[in-house]
Amino acid sequence: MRLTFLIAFVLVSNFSVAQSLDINPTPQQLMSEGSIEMPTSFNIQQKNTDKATQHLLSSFFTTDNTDAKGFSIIIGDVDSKISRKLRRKVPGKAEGYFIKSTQKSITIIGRDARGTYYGVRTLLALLQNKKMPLGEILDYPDVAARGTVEGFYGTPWSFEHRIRQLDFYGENKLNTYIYGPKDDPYHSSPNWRKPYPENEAAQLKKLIDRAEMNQVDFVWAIHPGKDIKWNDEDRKNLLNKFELMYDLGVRAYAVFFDDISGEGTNPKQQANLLNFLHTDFIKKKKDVKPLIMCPTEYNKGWSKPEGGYLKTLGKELDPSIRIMWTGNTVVADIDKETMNWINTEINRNAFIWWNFPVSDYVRNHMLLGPTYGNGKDIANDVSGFVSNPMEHAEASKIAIYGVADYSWNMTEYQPEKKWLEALKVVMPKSYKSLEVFARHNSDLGQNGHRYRRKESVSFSPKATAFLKQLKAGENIDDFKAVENEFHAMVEASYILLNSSDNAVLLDEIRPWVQQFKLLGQSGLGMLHMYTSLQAKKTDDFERSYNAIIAVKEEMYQIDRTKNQNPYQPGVKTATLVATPLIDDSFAYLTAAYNKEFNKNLAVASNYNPHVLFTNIKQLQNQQISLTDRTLVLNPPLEVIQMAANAYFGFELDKTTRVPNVQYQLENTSIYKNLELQTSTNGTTWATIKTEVKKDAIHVRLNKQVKYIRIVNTSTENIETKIVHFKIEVK
Ligand code: 14T
Repeated sequence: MRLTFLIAFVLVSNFSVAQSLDINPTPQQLMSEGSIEMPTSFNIQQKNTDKATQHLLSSFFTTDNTDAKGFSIIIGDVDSKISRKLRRKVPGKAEGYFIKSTQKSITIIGRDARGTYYGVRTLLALLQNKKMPLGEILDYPDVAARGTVEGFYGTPWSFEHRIRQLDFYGENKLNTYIYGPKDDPYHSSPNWRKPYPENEAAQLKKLIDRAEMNQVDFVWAIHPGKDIKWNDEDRKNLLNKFELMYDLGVRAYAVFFDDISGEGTNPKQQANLLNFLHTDFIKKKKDVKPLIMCPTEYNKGWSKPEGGYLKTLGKELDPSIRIMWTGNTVVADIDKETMNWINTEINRNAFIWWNFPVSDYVRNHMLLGPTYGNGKDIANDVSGFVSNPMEHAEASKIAIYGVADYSWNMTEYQPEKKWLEALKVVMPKSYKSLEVFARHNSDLGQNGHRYRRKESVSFSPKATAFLKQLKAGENIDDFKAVENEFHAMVEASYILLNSSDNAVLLDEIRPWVQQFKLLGQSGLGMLHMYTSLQAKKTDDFERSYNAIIAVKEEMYQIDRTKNQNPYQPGVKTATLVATPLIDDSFAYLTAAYNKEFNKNLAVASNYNPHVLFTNIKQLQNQQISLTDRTLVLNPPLEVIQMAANAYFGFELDKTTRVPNVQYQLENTSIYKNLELQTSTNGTTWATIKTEVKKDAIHVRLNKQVKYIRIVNTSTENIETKIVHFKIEVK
């Protein structure tokens, strides 16, 4: 296969069509035999009856460019009336297709309706060339189910965004959209048993129709585990809801058992229920896809092999039912070992739920980097591969574009190449500016899941050398390059903020671009502080110093007012390389200036000197943030296990007056097992009296403390979610 690809490339490269063949995803086999002038008129003969294909054809072929005497394009499935000789060439894989283009005609034959549709998608890409390429394409997907799962916490995607997504999936041969927004009450408790209200139902129907037009399976997911009773009544409730969704046009279903505790987690009961749905619904309907389920133990880190949860599912569940898996941890990249382990447990190929570019646990970051990190050798070990995206739908397309190619043609997948292509697709005119912005906005910063992405890759060595030489008092070799990068940051931001080629995307990223522009400006100011100090021009130095303080103030304002959510409020940009470079250099230069000229400029920064104080492993990487004298523990999404004597709180940099303390934990009945304690040395502790008001605890403390914590003083294990925990520091 590789060889034919190579040969094809050599052949093709004689003609100018080679580089313009931007087909996403990359076809499996492409044999080119030159090209002809692009015909101006076509004669379309569709031999199958697929509505999506018809619709797609009519989007390009109109009365203006079709004619009975035009260039013949013959389209159909393997069982259509088409040359038997050509039909034999169609790949044997589901959704595959074959295209032959000659001087006289083009024939597209799909293995099935979807294959034909994908063939037409490829045809439309070919027709974008100046010349019409001749030759053959044999193409098919490596992974059966490819797409996204809208499964994040936070604001669900809007109707308009979902429509845009579904169109994008069609364009990129993605066939799966799993609808499971955590905040849809009719998907989960309390309302999963009830029908959607009329308006919501009408909107869903439109989405389902749009999915069909894009050959996308709209997989409707239900999340009943929080309050399900394992009895006949709830079985009927589920069946009833499935029927209602069927009437709206749903032909694929999922049942999620994630993020629950108690009765709902029983694997035997879960398997019974799913098998029941399989025999009493899926099999009876005949036109419904196999069920997909998300298990309670959906990653290796949380699995308890002793309990036999996964093995039970593997044994009991009908073999056609897909089981989802996020990998070795909640947020993880997937490799061969990951697959070997889970597939043995569950007796089938797992359906991968890849938690990227989801940002619901780092909401102040924008994740715009390439799709990379998953093994290229797992195509035959997965039954599906879906990405859980950001609540920023349009910005997520950058990563999703890569997922489309990776899951279609894994061995050929090239992360950087596809990333550049994606930027061009989402911003056809301003893509170069988007690239500058995106290459500095891809890492997540420190986070509870310890998932990180590379960022500022080519700039990073220059930044490191800059700091090293600055601090060693050496000549800075890369001064020009660093200056150039800061200029590029400012210029790209201006271009983006005033671009018109994707207003929807700009709406999502605007606060981050504003922040990025200011960061670039502060970088330029910092460089001017350096040259002024070198030239001993104190006025110039102080002017730049003051300008940076002002720019920082503006950044601080954005951080305080935009993207305010209770988890990770604010707007962070370029946090891995560019921001630390500027902050460190600024502090160093100010100190050096103070020393040389006997001045006392503040080495200002919004640096947080306090640290998290906990013995709970799950919390150890959790972010804390200091804003306006309020120190906040950014609450994780997950349930926290607090064993006896487990605690969490803060260690302040020095003993400080704390006027107020506020916290709220899910389920107020556990407050009686917890104590609020303070200390000045970390060994002797004072217990503070607390009172519950509206599920929360507010304490007027007004005490000097260095340590403050919430401790489980009972002998029992406590399961809880932190709603908020904050203290005021003077
Ligand atoms: F069900 C899953 F496979 C899954 O990954 N669930 C959620 C997902 O919706 C969320 O977007 C993602 C990233 O935060 O991780 C899972 O959410 C969590 C993660 C936790 F660590 C839910 C509870 C947790 F304890």
